[in-house]
Amino acid sequence: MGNGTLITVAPTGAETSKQDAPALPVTLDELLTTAKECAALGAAMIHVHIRDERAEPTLDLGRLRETVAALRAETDLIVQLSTGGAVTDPEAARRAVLEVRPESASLTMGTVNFGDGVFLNRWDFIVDLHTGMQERGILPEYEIFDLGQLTTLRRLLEKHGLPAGGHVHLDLVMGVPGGMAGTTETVAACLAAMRDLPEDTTFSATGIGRATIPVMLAALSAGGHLRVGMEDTLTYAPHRPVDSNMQLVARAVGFAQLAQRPPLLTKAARELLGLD
Ligand code: KMH
Ligand code: ZN
Repeated sequence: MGNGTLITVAPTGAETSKQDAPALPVTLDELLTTAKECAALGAAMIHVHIRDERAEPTLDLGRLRETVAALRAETDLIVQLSTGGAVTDPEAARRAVLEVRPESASLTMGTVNFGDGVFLNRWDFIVDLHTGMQERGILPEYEIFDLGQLTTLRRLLEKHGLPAGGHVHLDLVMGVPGGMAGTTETVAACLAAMRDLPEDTTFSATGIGRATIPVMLAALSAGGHLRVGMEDTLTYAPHRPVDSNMQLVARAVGFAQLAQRPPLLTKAARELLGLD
């Protein structure tokens, strides 16, 4: 495992329409093709949002079950389901995602303005998701959209204990309009706040839009891991739309190799995260 980089691909998200980004994987077939190609490039984990037959975001449990089963059958990726969903999803539907029993699920540490919407994450709901994941042996990835959410994470762990498996892994989601900026300075501020978390805590970082590259470089320099994908980034370079999730994963792999922190294979990634 050594000094490697966990690369997570977030291929779809809940915000972008297929019309606006034709390369966005929205069917199960498209998701599986993307997953296999990203795994071959060096991704070890996939953060999954799914779409319905009209390519709209959905938390339909039947579709989620089918998706997790297919990803497990056809890839060795660590499958992480989103409990964040879309800003319009009610808490009950987001909580029900745990019934699918994915290996991992996201868990956002607080409410944040999200563009024109509000991504609502009440304390009681956070606790409910955290304890629900403890009971089911699901690895949470704590999503941090703002600095104070690291304080909320510390409070959560102090009051309700470590996640199943004992390892704390979080993702800094930087550059959301309404959340923290995606800069070296904010990464450094988060590193300082993370000193209050368990010593072996690991983190990934995600820069939205034009924050992608600064956040990736800052995270690699600080021993962090990377999440990339069309959930977060739709422009590859000025005036150049992203062609595919593979293009973003390939770039992350390249940066990780330049940093002499090559991508972790899934077995090493599972060891890092305290998964079986
Ligand atoms: N789509 C955002 C409102 C998560 O997946 O847990 C929430 C989100 C976070 O993407
Ligand atoms: Zn997400």
